[in-house]
Amino acid sequence: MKKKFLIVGDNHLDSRTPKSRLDNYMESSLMELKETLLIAKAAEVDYYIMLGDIFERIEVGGICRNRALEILLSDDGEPWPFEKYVVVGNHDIGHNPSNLNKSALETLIAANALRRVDEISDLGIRFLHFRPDLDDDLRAGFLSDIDSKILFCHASIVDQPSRFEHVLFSDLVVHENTKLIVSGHIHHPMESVSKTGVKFFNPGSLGRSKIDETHHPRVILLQYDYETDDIKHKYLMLKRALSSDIIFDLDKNNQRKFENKNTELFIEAITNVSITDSISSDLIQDLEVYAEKAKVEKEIINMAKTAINLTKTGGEF
Ligand SMILES: [Mn+2]
Repeated sequence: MKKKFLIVGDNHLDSRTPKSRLDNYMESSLMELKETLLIAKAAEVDYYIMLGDIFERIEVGGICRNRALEILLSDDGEPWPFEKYVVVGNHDIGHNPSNLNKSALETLIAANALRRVDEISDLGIRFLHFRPDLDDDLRAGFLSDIDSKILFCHASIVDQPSRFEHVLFSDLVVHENTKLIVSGHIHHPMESVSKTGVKFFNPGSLGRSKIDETHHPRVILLQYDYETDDIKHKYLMLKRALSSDIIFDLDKNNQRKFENKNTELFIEAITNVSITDSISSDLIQDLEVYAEKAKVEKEIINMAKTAINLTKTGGEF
């Protein structure tokens, strides 16, 4: 038996357009959602899996919620020819599982547009929905007791260490039956294979609010062979997703990056200068020595001196 899955990462649908975006975020995001379903239909998948954070917030407003519902329910009146499952994400429920019953996501579930279950036992699938202690449990070896072949999660699993809170894929202890882990939550695409052959994927987010020229929305088409545990996969780029130069003001962002770089260089230049050999007790005198060594312009030194004097005199020139 072989089963085909179309796997979709964090959508973050919202009626509000993030500050970083120049387009109509809701229209773009709904267009992308529709495309993922059309891909699933054309690829004749058995299961359509959403990895969580369908919505940016618990309640995104009626228009966004109802449009998402309409798109997920049918292809212009004709039911989608595959089953659709969802992993609950932290944004869907404001980080609190008890909020599910008042969320926009619950509307999709209640209307049978999406199914939210903990497992599909005959397919060896487990869904690990977001909960505040999930990452801790993963680190503590919680997966070693879960004997499912496939785990769909919304957790901070990463392929390499990052400065944000994370669970390193190579540190996970999993049950010997487990062959595949696919997670949403972290927004950049990742792919890895463990020493024991367990595969890990994150397709990356569909939703884009952070300016990133390199991130183009994609989905994973995956086939699982239940006789051999062989996994075949392919990334499919969304053709309807608008390019980054249309949705973001890249010129403005590059200008900001350039300005930040100049500030960094300036700070580096002045902090790399050693003045320990010439410290006096006079602040103005030290500043002049320090600034001269750092080749700071006269005009800037004078401004700094004025500011120091202003402070010393309590605000009066
Ligand atoms: Mn997310």
